[in-house]
Amino acid sequence: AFADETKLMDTQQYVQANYTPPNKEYYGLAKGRNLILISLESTQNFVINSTLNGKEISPFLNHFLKDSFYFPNIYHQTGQGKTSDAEFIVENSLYPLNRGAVFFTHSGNTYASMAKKLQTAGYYTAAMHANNKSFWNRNIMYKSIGYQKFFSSTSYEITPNNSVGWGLKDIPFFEQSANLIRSLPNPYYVKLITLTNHHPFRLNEEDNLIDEYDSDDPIVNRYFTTVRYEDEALKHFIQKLKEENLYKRSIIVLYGDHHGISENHHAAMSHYLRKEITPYDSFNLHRVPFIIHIPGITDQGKGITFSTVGGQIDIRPTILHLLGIETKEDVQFGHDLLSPSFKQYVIFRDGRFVTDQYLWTANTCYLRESGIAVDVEQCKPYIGKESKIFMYSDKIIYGDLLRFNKER
Ligand code: GP9
Ligand code: MN
Repeated sequence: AFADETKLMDTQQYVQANYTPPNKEYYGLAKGRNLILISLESTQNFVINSTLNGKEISPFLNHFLKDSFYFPNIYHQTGQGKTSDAEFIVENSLYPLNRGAVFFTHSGNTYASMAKKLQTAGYYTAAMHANNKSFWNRNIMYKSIGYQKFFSSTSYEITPNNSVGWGLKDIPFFEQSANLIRSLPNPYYVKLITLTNHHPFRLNEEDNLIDEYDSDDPIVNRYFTTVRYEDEALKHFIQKLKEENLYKRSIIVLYGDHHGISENHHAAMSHYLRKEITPYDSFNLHRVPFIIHIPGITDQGKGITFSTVGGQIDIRPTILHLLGIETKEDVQFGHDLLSPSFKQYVIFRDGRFVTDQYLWTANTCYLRESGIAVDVEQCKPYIGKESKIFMYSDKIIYGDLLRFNKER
């Protein structure tokens, strides 16, 4: 155990040396508010402010962005654990494993999650997802993460009529969730996970708000329609929050969990984007929307779009700082995206990385903004630097090191 404690201290030293202090302008901006966090199934950033046959794919979000802090350059960092990996990253600001789903492999660990921190700060914590509670081992892992209540499929009224594909459709899901949220003690942190925009992207005819795309790839063709439906569900939800008086005292945060269109569908994507998909484009398709909406502060057109290059790993510190909760002592690998000293450097297991200037993939060094390939030398200072960071993060998980954390 002594050796393990030393390992934790090593990691703490590394993490603290890289600590990024919050921005005074934003720190505590949403202090004491209810946190409503929404995981958007398979939602990629390319649909934002884009059209299909002249129609917006995400008209509600496009409008909502103008009333929010919006980050268009956030990359998902999930692996085989998909949605659950995204949940893991967002809660812990640790990297998921390069194989398997940490929700299955390390569900018994001690974690210093965002949920636990908020609970310590007096929040009631809950998760809402209309799927079987044991999917992704959530019923076990959620206890370690520290949600006080998990509203799974048994908390929802699910009928053949209000379901499609994987289960309860997003509109009734949000509708019923708002009613459940009403009963939560204040302040609360609630996480909601959408489902309708899930592969293979099936919808009932009456929920089709936009025509399918017409390539010879039905997955890509349908993807636009389920994204459009999810967008409509979000519009209803915000409306419902307003009606139920749950809106004003909240901070609403949305993130895409991972890509929905894999590399196997690049032919159709190339058709849609009207360009050849190079390794550079393929990498950039891993961007997911990250949106922070603070009623009374970012609304009425007072939103800001931040071009900051970051990852899902940065979501935890960014949210906590907005809530006025310190993370200085935390063992976390992400940084507050709003901090003036934020370093733009996002890493991936296969050695790819992206910085404000460069994007490294397929042994090619691209200029991030233009996609022009430059001399490999320019990327050299960063190449291979990621392995040490993953090693520190993995050690925490494999050694269950946070059980030694005095902070708890
Ligand atoms: C299932 C939902 C989808 O509960 O989270 O999971 P995914 O296949 O995207 O990981
Ligand atoms: Mn998912």
